[in-house]
Amino acid sequence: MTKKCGFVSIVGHPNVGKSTLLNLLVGYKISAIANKPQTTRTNIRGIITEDNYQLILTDTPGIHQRSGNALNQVLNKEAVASLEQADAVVMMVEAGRWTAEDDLVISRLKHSQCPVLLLVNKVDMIKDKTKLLAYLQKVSGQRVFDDIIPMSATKQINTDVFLKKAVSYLPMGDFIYPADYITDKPVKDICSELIREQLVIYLHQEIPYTTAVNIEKFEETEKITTIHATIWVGKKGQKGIVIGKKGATLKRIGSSGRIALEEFLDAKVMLKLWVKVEEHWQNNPRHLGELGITRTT
Ligand SMILES: Nc1nc2c(ncn2[C@@H]2O[C@H](COP(=O)(O)OP(=O)(O)OP(=O)(O)O)[C@@H](O)[C@H]2O)c(=O)[nH]1
Ligand SMILES: [Mg+2]
Repeated sequence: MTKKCGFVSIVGHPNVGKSTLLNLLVGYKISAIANKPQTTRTNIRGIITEDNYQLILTDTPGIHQRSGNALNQVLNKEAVASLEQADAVVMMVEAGRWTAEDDLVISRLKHSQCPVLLLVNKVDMIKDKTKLLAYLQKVSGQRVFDDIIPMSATKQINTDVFLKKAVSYLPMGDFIYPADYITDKPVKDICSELIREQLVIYLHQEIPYTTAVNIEKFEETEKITTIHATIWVGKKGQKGIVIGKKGATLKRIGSSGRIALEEFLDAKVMLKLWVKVEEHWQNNPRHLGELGITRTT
C-alpha cells in the first residue's frame, strides 16, 4: 500500500481554537485549552495515524502583536518556525471576526511556499447563515487561499472535511513516528502543559501569563504515578494569589490538575505542587530554556 506522511501547521491569532482542534483530531488532550489568549506556549505536534497516512499536525502559540518581552518574542518565533517544515499551512480565524492580528498572520505567511488553507472556526456562534456567507466572501479576498472551510471544533461541524483536506496535502512517504505515537512531546511536558492549563483556568488573566510549570519528579509504580511540580511565578505578590486563602486556589488547581493527568496517563495520580518565585523569568532566556520554552524546530 502506498503511504502518505507529512506536516500540517495550524497558525492563527490567540484563542481561535487551534488547540481544541488538535486535541479533537488526536483524540487525547495533549494541548492546553482555555478561553483566554496565549494558552499555548510551545509548538505541539499531534500525530494521527491510519493505515495509509500519518498526519503530523502542529499546534502553535497564537501569533500576537504585543511582542515586548523575551517570552512573547519566543512565542511568535515558535509559531513562524513551524512553517518551515510544513507541507501545508492552516490559518485559523474566528467566524465573524477579522482583527489586526489576523493581518499580522497573513503577513507572516507572505513567503510561504506551501498551500494555505483558511479554517473559519466557531461557526456555531453565528446563527444567521447569510451573515456567515458574507463573512466568508469578505475573508476570501484577504489572500489567495487554497480552500476555505467553515468549521466548529467544539460542535464537530466539518472537522471531518478538514481532516480529509489536510491528508490530501501529505506527500507520499513512510511514517516518521511509530503508529501508536500521539505526540512528539515527552509525557512530562504534556503533564506540565495540563497543570498549566489549570492555572490559566483558575487564575486572573495576567497571572497565568507570568507562570510556568516544571515537573521535578515523575515516578511510576504499578499502583500510582507520583508527580511533583513547581509553579514558577514572576513576582513575590503572585505567590500568595496562586496559593489563595488558606491554600484554596492551589488546592483547586491541584485537584483538577490531578483529574486531567489521570485521564491522560490512564493511571491513578498523586500530584504535589510547589509555588516558587523567579523574578522576571520571562526575560531570562536561560530560564525560559530550562522550562522548555525554546525554539524547537
Ligand atoms: N463556540 C465555540 N468555541 C470554541 C470552538 N473551538 C474552540 N472554542 C473555544 O475557544 C476557546 C479557545 O480555544 P483554544 O483551543 O485554547 O484556542 P487557541 O487558538 O489554541 O488559543 P492560544 O493557545 O491562546 O493561541 C476555548 O474556550 C474553546 O472551548 C468552536 O468551534 N466553537
Ligand atoms: Mg492553543
